[in-house]
Amino acid sequence: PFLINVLNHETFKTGQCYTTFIEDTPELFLLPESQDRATKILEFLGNKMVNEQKAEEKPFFEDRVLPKYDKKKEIYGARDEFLKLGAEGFTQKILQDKKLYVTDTTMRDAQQSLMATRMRTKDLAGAAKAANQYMENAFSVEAWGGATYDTSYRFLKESPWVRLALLRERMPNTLIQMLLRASNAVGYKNYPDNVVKAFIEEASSRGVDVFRIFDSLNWVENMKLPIETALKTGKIVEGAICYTGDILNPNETKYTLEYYVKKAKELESLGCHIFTIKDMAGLVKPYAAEKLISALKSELNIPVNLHTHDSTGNGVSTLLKATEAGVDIVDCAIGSMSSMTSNPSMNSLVEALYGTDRDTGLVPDQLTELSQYYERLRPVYKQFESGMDAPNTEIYKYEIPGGQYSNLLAQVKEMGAAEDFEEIKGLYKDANDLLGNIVKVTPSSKVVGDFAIFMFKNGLTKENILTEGKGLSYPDSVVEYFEGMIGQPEGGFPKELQDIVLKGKKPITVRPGSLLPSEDFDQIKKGLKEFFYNESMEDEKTLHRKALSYAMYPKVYEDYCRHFEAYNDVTRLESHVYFYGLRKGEETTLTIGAGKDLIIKFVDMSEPDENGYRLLEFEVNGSMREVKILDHN
Ligand code: 3PY
Ligand code: ZN
Repeated sequence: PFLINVLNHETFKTGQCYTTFIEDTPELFLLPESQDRATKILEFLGNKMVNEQKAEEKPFFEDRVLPKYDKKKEIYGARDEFLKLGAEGFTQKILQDKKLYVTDTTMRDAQQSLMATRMRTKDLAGAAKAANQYMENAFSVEAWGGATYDTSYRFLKESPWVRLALLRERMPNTLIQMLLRASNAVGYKNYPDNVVKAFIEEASSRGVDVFRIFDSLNWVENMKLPIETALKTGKIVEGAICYTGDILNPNETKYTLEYYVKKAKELESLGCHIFTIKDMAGLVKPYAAEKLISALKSELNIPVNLHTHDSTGNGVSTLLKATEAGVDIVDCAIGSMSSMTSNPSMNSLVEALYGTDRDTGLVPDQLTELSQYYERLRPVYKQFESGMDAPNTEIYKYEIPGGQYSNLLAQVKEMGAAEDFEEIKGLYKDANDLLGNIVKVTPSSKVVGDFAIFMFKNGLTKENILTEGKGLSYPDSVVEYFEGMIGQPEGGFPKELQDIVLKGKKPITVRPGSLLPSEDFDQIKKGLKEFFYNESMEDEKTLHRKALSYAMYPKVYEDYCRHFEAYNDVTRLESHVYFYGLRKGEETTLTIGAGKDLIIKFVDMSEPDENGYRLLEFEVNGSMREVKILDHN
């Protein structure tokens, strides 16, 4: 409710932003006076405890135990090899090597798919030094991009750029990989070309070594600019094509083996160093993997990577068949963070290949050490999990990506329609058919999900939509899809439905980025300095990163800035304290600087006074401290 969009503020838009603008604009005065850090943290905790009332239901959590590793051991990892041989040299070496290379997805896709991308930097960084050592024989660690950028700011109140810097520092021998949604960068819509370019360049210079680039409709046209930009950084570029349908289905006419081979060759010809099959819903069945990988291996001169999920329970089998067929790299997650909506288990795969000619070179006991670290942490994030307790082969029918399955269920529950979930899953399939049988991955999967729910709410079916659906106003995502604003689907748009949805508006057929006006970064920087000034903005590079975040997520980024002004840095709190606050009598240690610890104990809170304020009593390093918090309940 407090949000004001700075750059859209009428006065700011007129360009007459004079220095008394802040004084003259009372809605900006929503922040407390500058206070010392301890008070800010106490207010953050107090607000959590008073207004979110999470502490009352807080379970007991075990303390974090950092994974052990040999601090003296010299590591020579994939990144060292890459720095020596360059992107092409190293990826061509992978082609020659016998061992199966793995990408560890735990820090990005696994936590995104299992726990709605809520894992905090503190917990990821806790594993990083050990991962750097134990992934010495791996290809890469996927740790950035996808949904992590948005969720860092939105839910965790932390900067994804700081996360990248910390991981970079702690994993000096490991290739850090990110997932880039082509022209959607790390967002949900196409951004102007200058935003996509600037983002890739900055990500590269801040530590990303491998860019995996996909388009949500497999529209290669939309992937060219990001691929070209990423290639210019000198880093490793993976072109990815999303897997849909089933190549073994005799009735499949669109997403056939030939379709994938053709797309793969297009990406190879654009200069990609690696080709990836990105199977976000876990649809590649084991024998389909064998056929697909065999064909790709015989057609391509670059390494082939397989990315899949384990929602159907066939994940490890699929990776093994792909391995037999000669796949070069596969994605998997550390045991305790694997399976179900996540990627297949690395621990299982490594054991399965132990002693064979495709042995990964990874050491089972070391993976167990990492697995135990995450296992102890996972209960803290339980509240964000999807509740999928067993593999589900229905996924083959509905083609719902792992991450979306839980979101859709949550959305349906929120609508009070939990008992209609079966029907809605059926509508998801019908919606996909009506949209033209499209690839379903962020953001095209959202179009299908929104459309299915819209059909449910309006009593629409595949049979009646062309008559009953006339005159209705469709969800934004569906309108944008038919406008061509996320790109062109394979086989084109179904014309009749497109006309109904667009109501006479003309769709585009070119790349959206070629029409979007360039973002004015100078204007954004000026606005940020004006309204959210802090010293870090004196550094041009830091300011540039902030401007990039604002360009992609203006509202989310403003909220984050406000949160930072109100509470300062909350990233050093233990995760269970960040999410739940403290129980009465509970104590936590917060390190706020080199050798500077605050021991914070929550003592008690009063009933609200006549104005609704509660007084909260804490002990900080033994001294009593009180904060007053408005109870919004
Ligand atoms: C993302 O875009 O975040 C994905 O993980 C797609 O699978
Ligand atoms: Zn995935």
